[in-house]
Amino acid sequence: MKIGIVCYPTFGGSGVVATELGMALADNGHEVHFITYNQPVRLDFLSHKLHFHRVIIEEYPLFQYQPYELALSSKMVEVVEKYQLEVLHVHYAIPHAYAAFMAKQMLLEKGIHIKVVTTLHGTDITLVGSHPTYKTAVEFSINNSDVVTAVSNNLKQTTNQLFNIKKDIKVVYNFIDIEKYNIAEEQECKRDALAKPNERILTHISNFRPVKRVEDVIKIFYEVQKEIPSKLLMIGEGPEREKAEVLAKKLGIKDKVFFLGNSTEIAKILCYSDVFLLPSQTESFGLAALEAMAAKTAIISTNTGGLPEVNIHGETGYLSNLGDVADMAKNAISILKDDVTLERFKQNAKDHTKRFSIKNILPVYEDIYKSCYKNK
Ligand code: GMT
Repeated sequence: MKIGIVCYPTFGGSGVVATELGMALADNGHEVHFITYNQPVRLDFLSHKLHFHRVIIEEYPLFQYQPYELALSSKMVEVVEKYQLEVLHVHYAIPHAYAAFMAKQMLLEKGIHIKVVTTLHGTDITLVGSHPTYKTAVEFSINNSDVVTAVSNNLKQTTNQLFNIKKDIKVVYNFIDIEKYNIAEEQECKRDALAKPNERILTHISNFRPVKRVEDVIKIFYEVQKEIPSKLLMIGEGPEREKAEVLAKKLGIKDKVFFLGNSTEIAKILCYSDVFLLPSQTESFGLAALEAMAAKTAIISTNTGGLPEVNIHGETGYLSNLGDVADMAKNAISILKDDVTLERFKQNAKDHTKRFSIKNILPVYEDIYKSCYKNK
């Protein structure tokens, strides 16, 4: 098949999922065309099966806001026509589903029929999309996509609660290429560089936006390190990073907390990790937690959004109420306190990722694309 993928090319989960999906589809023989404003960060090679088309935004001083949707939909039309694409798979409703609808209409004028698959990722629904500023356009774009998928049951439910959705949303879980994490564990893991043999390593990865509650991460670690010799790795960049650094300093633990910035080598970093902290206000899925689990890391998270579908309470880690730092710290300590318990949680976490293996999820997306063909 010839598939166009539209996504945010950044470190955010939706861009990561879109990129990993595109690369896996290309590996499976499909021709994949990424259409976005930068080469996606995880797209580390291009080939005759894997193309990247940059959406170029002309800066014009008249505009306070440059019209990205116009440039994007024009690019979609150009690429679909030139490469005879059959499906456009857009990740994150805003503004991708809206731009895809426009592209579809423009192509129809030329006698070209393209199908649009929209995958909802979370903040496009929960935090941004349902705001009155965008709601009408988001609802319209969802209802006018040919197929709509959501990355968890919780996100499907939330979408149906917040919008008047007229079509059935299919749940297709996020996925992971487990092999990548096995290789990193076997070949690259140099744990000694970061911690002494008796120390545990806790990790947090995010875009450091307010929804991630990174100060809670520091507060949880503060309690943990009082009882368990440990280090905390903070990976990512974003607006709340400075607050977290200031808090670590204020609590006198800055020598135990390493802010490592953004990384494209997540599997290599996670192989050091014993416990992953994700105290988010909400997560439609929590891809970062799944990646940590694939690297054999237990999860301490909130019980919000789709997290209970990924992190199984008492098995792969623990779930706590939003903001209950004391409970999250207590749970982390109970996992880290002895080697046998820690190994059990870590192994459970690793085993649980099998149900999210790319081997299971890729055929689901392929069937969705095929169903579009049938209905042409
Ligand atoms: O979490 C973010 O702020 C980034 C955001 C995105 O769209 O890139 O992540 C969302 O999509 C991910 C991939 O499906 C999910 O794993 C994240 O849980 C979801 N984030 C939220 O719902 C806050």
